[in-house]
Amino acid sequence: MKTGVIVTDIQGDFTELKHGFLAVKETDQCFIDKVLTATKTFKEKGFALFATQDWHPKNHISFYTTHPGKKAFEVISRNGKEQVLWPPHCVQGSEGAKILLDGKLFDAIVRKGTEVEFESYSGFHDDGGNQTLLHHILQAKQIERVIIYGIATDYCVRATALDALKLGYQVVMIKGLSRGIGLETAEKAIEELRRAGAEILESIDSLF
Ligand code: VGL
Ligand code: ZN
Repeated sequence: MKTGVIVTDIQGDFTELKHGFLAVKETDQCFIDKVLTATKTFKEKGFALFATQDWHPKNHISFYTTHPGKKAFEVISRNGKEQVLWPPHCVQGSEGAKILLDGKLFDAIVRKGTEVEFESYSGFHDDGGNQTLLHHILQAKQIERVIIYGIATDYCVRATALDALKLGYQVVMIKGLSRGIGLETAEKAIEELRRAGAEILESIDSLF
């Protein structure tokens, strides 16, 4: 069975390393090095590699600054869905939006959250139902299993992995190469993924 790797949102704004606007805990140089080493290993072994990239317009719906009177991390209800209001992050073309791994490692980089009106944690589609090219590319390469890791366990990794399962892919999530915004929400996300049928691994060592 052909396997692809999806590295989610390893971008400056999500890391302590780059003093990002939405820095996630334990995302120092050591974490980035671990992600880089694992990703290079997959590359050397001939896996198809993909990255997702959060890529928001500066007045994106998910930014608290877009909603007068609201504060960062407040949760509002929008079209019957909860929306966390984030500090502005990963603004298109900004330093913090850059992927911290060499772009040449990847067969494709999939941008998400590009529409002002729609949140998009998943690498496959946004909340408005607009699809990215990820599923098409995976299908074109006849990939049936995906290995997923990155930031954030409780948002992008979770949503991308759940959508991959829904689309019929086998999913392996690497816990030790992922970091969550909240401790509790990250634990919950991992249990949810396990229940939905994903295999959860601490590291990539047992894969080889
Ligand atoms: C993400 C919060 C806001 C993620 C993106 O990729 O996990 N989280 N935007
Ligand atoms: Zn975002």
